[in-house]
Amino acid sequence: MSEEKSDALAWWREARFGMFIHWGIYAQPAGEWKGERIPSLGEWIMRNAKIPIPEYEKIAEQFNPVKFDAEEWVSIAKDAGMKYLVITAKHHDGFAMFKSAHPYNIVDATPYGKDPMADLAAACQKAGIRLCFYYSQAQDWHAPGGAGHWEEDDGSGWTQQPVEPERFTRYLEEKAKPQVRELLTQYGPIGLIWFDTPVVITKEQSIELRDLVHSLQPDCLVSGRVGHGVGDYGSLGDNQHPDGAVEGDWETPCTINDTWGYKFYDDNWKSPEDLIRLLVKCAAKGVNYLLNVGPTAEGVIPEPSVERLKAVGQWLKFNGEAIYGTRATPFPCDFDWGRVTCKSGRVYLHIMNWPEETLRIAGLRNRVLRALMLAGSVSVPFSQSHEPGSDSRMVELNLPAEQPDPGIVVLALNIEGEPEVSSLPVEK
Ligand code: H79
Repeated sequence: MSEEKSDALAWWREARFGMFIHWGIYAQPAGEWKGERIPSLGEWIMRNAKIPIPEYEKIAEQFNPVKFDAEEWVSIAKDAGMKYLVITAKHHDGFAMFKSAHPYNIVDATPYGKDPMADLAAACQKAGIRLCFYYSQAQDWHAPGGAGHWEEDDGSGWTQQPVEPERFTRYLEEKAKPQVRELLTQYGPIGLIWFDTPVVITKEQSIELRDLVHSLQPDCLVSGRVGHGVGDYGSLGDNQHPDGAVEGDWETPCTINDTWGYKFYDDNWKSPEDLIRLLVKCAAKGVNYLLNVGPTAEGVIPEPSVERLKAVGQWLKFNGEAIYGTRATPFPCDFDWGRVTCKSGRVYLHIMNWPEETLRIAGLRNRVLRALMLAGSVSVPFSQSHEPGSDSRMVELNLPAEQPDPGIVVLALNIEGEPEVSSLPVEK
């Protein structure tokens, strides 16, 4: 990556936590088609229920999110401690949730008739949240030539047609590129474009898309899923959590229940504790956590999501300095008691399993000046030892016997200089 891009990544590295929003006309059927609950992801209902294009288009005729309130959505993200927001401008179903010259869009094809992205851009600007767009560049089940395009075959129903390279190129030129241009010229500065599922796109075409984004907004980042490794940062798989060491800049997109797009009967919500744990696990590897909500067809973020996000925000209010602007753990291993993040002058111990006795941290080379529980700013007594003539080191922390809070408690170690760990194998 060029040095220039590395500057553009600064805000994104600092952010660590973003809101993903999957919102499209698929929120109207909400996981049910003709009285039948359709398994798997809500935003895939067109394909999974084999809905013919003319019937799917009719959903748009009912789509009227009268309760949509951009400021409310942005304040939900902000209260959760999220620093950027990535919303589906167009998913695989091909329907644009913004004003576009292509007629299949929310302004021209629904009774709502307004552009929610314009409101979101204004609300984000006001709140200091970066607005970003998801755009399905290769899959488009509605546009001829798009990957997975739905066509009626000789009477046996609707199927996805194999991609013909020439038609796909025409689709890119006539729909995808013009729409990416619209997204980057209609709404002010955009943080990043989150391309997804490159499938059939060629390396040249991925590069063309990336360059198009940079030519319109040089600081706008391009997600790794633009394809062929030409994006500005990497994307782990959907709901994939980093386990080993992670090199470079990565983000992981995650669901808060099982679906991305709204399904009225998906109640498999992760608990606030789970969400905080996942956020910490990502931060401890230097990975951004992009957590999804799926608003309803009325334009409402489901209450169970809002409650959970509030709880995460509450935790971040006290412990945010152990997440924002931090780097991955300096240690070569994970610990049974929890996870570690760090920055210059600080090492943060996120305690997930309260130790029965003293918490021992082996291998930290820096002198520890102070140990502090972030919530409540409580000092923790500690001692530090170093076996002379060796690189063997130990910090012992005398935590209270009782865990002061049922959630993850964060201990900040104020240290001298940049975090550094021993070259010896670190004791777990
Ligand atoms: O936008 C979300 C997903 O819709 C999108 N990426 C995230 C961020 C995505 N596109 N493709 N995939 C994920 C892979 C999806 C595979 C599956 Fe399926 C879709 C598994 C279940 C539904 C296809 C249809 C395979 C089985 C049924």
